[in-house]
Amino acid sequence: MLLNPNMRELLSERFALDDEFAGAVIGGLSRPQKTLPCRFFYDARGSELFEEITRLPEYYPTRTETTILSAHAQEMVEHLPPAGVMLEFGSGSSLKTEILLDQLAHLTAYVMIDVSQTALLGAQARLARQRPALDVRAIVGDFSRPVQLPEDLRARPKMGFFPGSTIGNLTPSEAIRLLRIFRAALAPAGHLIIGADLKKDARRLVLAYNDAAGVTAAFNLNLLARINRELGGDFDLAAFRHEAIYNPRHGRIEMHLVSLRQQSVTIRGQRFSFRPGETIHTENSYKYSIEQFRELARSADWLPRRVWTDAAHMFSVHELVAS
Ligand code: AVJ
Repeated sequence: MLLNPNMRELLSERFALDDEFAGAVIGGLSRPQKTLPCRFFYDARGSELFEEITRLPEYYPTRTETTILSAHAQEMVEHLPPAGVMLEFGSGSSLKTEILLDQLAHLTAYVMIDVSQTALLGAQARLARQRPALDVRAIVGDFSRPVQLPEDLRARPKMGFFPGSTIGNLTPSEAIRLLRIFRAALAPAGHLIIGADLKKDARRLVLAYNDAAGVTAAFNLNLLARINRELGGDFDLAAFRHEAIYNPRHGRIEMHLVSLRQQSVTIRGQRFSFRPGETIHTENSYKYSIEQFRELARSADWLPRRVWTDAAHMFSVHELVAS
C-alpha cells in the first residue's frame, strides 16, 4: 500500500508509542518493586474514567482549582499583553483554559501541547467556533521534552499554564527538571500559572484516591486491561485490587495494584510472577505545602510571586516568574 507522508507519519507515531509502552511495561515489571508509569493511564477508556473521577464527591482537586481560577482569573492574566501567547502544557480538553481566555478578549494566540491528537482536535474545533479571532495552534507531543514554539510566536511575551496538579505525579527532582523545561519554553521572560494540590489530613487524601463508587479502582485496573488489549497480556483483573495509601515520609499518595494470590502473567512472551500481596506501584501524587512548592520553584530558578487558594486550603495555584 502506498502511504501519503501524513499517514506514514501517523503510523510510525503509533508504532513508536507501542514500543514505548511495551518497553516501559516490561522494564517496570522486571524491577524488585514492580512499577508502571502513570502516564499510560490515559488511553480512551482511562481518559473517560479520569473525567468521571473529576466529578466524584471525594475528588476535590478539579472543582476546587476551577473555583480558584474563576475567582482570580483577572489577576492571573493581567501581565499578558494582547500580542502575547498563552501556552498550555498537557492541555487535554482545554476546559480550564477557557476561564483564563474569558479574561483575555484581545489575546491573539493560544498554543496547546498534548500527547492526544484527538483531544487537541476536539479543543481546536470548539475554540475555533467560540473564538474565531484567536489563533489556536496545536502541538502533538510530550510536554516533558523541550518544546519548539512556532517560529512566528517565539519572540512574543508568553504565559504558561499547567493546571491540574499534574506536577504532583513527578518526584521533586523530576518536577524541578520539568519546571526548567517550561522556563526555557517561555523564555526570555515568561510567567507560569501552575496548580498544586496541598498537604492536608491523610484520611481526606486517601478518600480522594479511594472513592466509594470504585471509579479510581477501575481507573487503576484499566492499566492492566490496556496491557492485555494492546500488548496481548493475560492479566486476570479479578486477581488484583486497587490500593491508595498516604506515604507521609515522601508527602505523597501512592496508588498500587495488589496481587491477591500467587500468580504469573505473560506479556509479549515474557513471564512475570507475583507473590500474594505483592504490589505494582502505579502512581505517585505529591502534595506540597505552599512554602514547599515555592521552594521547589526556586530550585528551578523561578521566582514565586502570588499564590491563590480556596477558603478551606485544599488546593493552590501559583504564579511563577522567570528570575
Ligand atoms: C491528574 C495527576 C492530577 O494525581 O490527582 C486522580 C490523577 N489519579 N486519581 C492526581 C489521579 C487518581 C491526578 N492528576
